[in-house]
Amino acid sequence: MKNVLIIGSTGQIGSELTMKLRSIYNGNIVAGYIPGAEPKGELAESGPSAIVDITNEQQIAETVSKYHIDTIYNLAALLSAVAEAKPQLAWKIGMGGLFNVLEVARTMKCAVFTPSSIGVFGNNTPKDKTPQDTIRNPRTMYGVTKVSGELLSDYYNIRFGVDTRSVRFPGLISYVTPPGGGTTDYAVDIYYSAAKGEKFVCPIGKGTYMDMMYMPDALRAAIEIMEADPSKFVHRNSFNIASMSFDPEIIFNKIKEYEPNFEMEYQVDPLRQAIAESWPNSLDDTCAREEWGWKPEYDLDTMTKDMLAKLKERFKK
Ligand code: VAH
Repeated sequence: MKNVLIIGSTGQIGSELTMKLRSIYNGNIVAGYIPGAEPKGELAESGPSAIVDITNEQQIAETVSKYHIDTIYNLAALLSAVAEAKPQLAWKIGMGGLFNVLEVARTMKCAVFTPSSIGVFGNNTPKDKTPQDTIRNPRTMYGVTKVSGELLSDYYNIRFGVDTRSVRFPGLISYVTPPGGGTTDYAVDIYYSAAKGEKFVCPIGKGTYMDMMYMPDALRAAIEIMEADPSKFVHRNSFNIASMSFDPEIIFNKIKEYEPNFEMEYQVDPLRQAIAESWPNSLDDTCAREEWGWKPEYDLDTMTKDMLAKLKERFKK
């Protein structure tokens, strides 16, 4: 029996991951949330939920005890652009919260998944096919919390034997839950504009490449790494994973293959553009493939077909 607590279950990946976990495990799959961000609809009706503020260690411990949790997915974080507007809160949630989760995991014997990001890399990191082990020198608070999170999670594994695992997510693209204040959000918003027959105003400049991933692949990665045999691990926090890399022109032209009348113009947002330029163009994910069998299933074409079909169904007049 697998009992899982998802902290931050109503965010972009949290809500979809909770539903996916409930579809494959028959234990307690608990949707942790904070007041004001309650689970709704199927997420609320399909399983247990609990108020779990990641800055409150006691609340985490009580929920772990009540539901006999063996695995914690720690998805509470402020994404890159929002974190630049609220850096102190981003640290409090990203690092204060992670410390609470790791302390509960240490004392109550839970495994912990905390997502990292391509945001751990900065301008002096090799940009193309960024290696697994290389310079992590970000200049965003988001990146600082992710690098610090990787180091703290590895420390808890080495020092206390806590089973901590993590992947460096690229930009995640989904039709289910809108994104929440990230630099890669344009790659989601562009599909919404295309599906609605509207012109897209792109905040990221032509020629700005970033690694991206379709949400079904990201969910599978988050689950498969936690089910993997750790005896083969050389790394833990955190694995590069990759599936596709593109700039706004490439995704625009792919969408135009299916929506010939689609139009786009650029209105570059300096903050998100600067963050995007500091991130890699593409990642080398050889270690994840070798140590736990990671392999993406979607590419830009299959993702575009699925995104447009699902969103046009939702918006059809
Ligand atoms: C962001 N979508 O843009 C998130 C993610 C790699 C990007 O971390 O902040």
